[in-house]
Amino acid sequence: MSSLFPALSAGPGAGADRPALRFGDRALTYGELAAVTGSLAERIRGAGRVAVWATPALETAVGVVAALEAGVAAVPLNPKSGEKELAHILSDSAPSLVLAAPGEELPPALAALPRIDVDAGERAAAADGPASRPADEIDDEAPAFVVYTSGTTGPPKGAVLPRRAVAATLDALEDAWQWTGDDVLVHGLPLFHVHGLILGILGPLRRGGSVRHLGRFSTEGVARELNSGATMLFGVPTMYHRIAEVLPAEPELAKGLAQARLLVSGSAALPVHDHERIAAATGRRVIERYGMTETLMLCSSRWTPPDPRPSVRADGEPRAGTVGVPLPGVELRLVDEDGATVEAYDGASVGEIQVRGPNLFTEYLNRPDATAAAFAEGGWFRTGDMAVRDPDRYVRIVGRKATDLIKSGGYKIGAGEIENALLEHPGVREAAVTGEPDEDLGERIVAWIVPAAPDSPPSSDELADHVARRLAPHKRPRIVRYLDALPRNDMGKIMKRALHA
Ligand code: MCA
Ligand code: AMP
Repeated sequence: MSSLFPALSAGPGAGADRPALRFGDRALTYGELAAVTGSLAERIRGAGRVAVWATPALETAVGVVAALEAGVAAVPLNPKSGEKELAHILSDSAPSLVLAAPGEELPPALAALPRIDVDAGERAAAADGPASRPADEIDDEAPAFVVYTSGTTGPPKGAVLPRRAVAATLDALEDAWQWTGDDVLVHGLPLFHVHGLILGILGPLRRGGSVRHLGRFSTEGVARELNSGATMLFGVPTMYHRIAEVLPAEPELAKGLAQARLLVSGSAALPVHDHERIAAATGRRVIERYGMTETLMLCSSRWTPPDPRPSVRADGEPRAGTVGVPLPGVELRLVDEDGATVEAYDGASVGEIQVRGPNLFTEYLNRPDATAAAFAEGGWFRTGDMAVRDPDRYVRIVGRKATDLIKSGGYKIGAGEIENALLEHPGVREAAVTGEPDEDLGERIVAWIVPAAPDSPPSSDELADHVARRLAPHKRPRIVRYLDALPRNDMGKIMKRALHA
């Protein structure tokens, strides 16, 4: 395949001084990015898989682009990963080296790996340095990424994403959103997941446009960038919720959102209330798109220029409560509990979303069992999401098959991995984990604990710290409830639904 980033291989002169990346006051043009990624790509070519210590910094973007230009698969690591999670990811993905920003302190688990400090060069890099070599010789099916994603039980699985899937999904979004090289994206998403990294960094670079990363999400940062040239905003619903909350008091934010070309929400359902509050305060409707680590992007509303006449509904307008229509190239079907395909577009007949298309992953690394279980006959990937379809093809997600998957702040979290971590605490005899509705996070993690010593149970802070240290801070329980015993059925299985009764 040709390079994933045509603008990088265009060579000196051809738009080399256009802005590519900006993180705070550090920025790279296309010429500079080509120079720094070109020399790093030379150093890591043939390295197998490389881990990337994915801080929200310029070096992460440079490291990942260099890996892609070298045809080497990148394994983005959450820099807040706890010991147990990090050890699992490293032993499972077996990277040959780790890329990190200079001066960044790495945990002991990474000490055994050769480290390359990523030189982001900044403005000092020679704009007419070696252009990044187009990756003509690299197979479309070669892995671009291994991204770790939680299942209901056990440790996270590494979804192997081929280069073809990255290209297919970004090009489908180009079509749906009329995304061009003139767009300037702003976001503050983490860079170790598909949303922030593949859509939020690689998306603009594939179009030859630019991205301004906030380092950390803030409504002030969003307002500042949208009022100074940014045209698009990406975020998870928690971020849009926080925007909706402060809009009445932040006129600059309302002004920025009102003039943005595109506001996009994804990773979890955007509550209708937040959607409506933003629309009322800014006159802009947030576009929802739906995807998964394993499938990249599946559905979105299509962007059309806003129609100044309020009575005229533009074709494909974003509609609260739906995730739009399947993207170009994505085949989508609904399958009911009996395994029959749901043919109706009636807004009522529910089925599991199953998908096919060039945007799909190839496998879970080292997990042929899980890979086989994830696909139905005919190569249809089972998403586990339940949906209905409206008469005009809009997909409406109504639930999830597995109750043991929690979406909190846009992060997917498996109840099983948290239960296992809690059970490793000496003060815990039994543990069950559930998600319950949360205005800000969508769902919050609740731990139900039977303490080993009922008179001196571990405190909720202690248990939260324990999970944060073992797994990751976003996986920590926000609430701990203590019980004498967990409700179980005759087979001894924990009845989680009874916990919330
Ligand atoms: C608090 N903290 C702790 C503890 N308590 N650290 C260690 N131990 C503790 N006990 C720290 C946290 O690390 C964090 O540090 C700070 O306190 C606040 O934590 P928290 O409350 O968890 O964060 P938040 O501010 O509420 O985060 C909200 C958020 C975040 C910014 C919306 O949830 C987020 O970035 N979500 C994005 C998820 C995402 O990108 N998902 C994409 C995957 P510090 O302040 O230093 O950070 S889904 C995907 O990719 C698919 C394909 C798709 O469709 O998009
Ligand atoms: P992840 O595995 O972290 O990539 O999360 C993928 C899951 O996030 C999907 O299976 C959905 O359950 C959920 N998701 C992503 N986008 C949306 C959306 N716009 N609306 C509802 N759920 C979503």
